[in-house]
Amino acid sequence: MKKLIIVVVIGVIACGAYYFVSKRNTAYSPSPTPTPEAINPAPSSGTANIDIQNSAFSPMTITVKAGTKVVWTNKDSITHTVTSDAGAPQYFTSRFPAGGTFGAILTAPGTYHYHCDVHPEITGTVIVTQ
Ligand SMILES: [Cu+2]
Repeated sequence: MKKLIIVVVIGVIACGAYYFVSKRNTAYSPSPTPTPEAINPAPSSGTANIDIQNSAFSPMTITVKAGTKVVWTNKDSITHTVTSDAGAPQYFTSRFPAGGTFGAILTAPGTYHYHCDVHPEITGTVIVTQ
């Protein structure tokens, strides 16, 4: 009789253990593999920053996606402008003093050469991709 009880107890424990393990396996089944997009999202069309410092655009050339807002910040102590060259896909210009900022949303893909009207030797380029 004592032997039977031990067998039953072992059986119950074995079943319980099996139930626990199988349930745990279900609960911890691996989640679906994330899509590459989720891991490495394409650069979104957000904001790109360009400084005007020491009478130069920095970076001098940037590449952004169409729809990106490009923001120039004048970190010099003199007034500059940001003015697109003739032939740029979109025209933009702004004159802003020391500490000022200017933002332009560039929606048309292409190469934008631009300059400072006050100091035409200061030039930069924004490349807008699709
Ligand atoms: Cu200037």
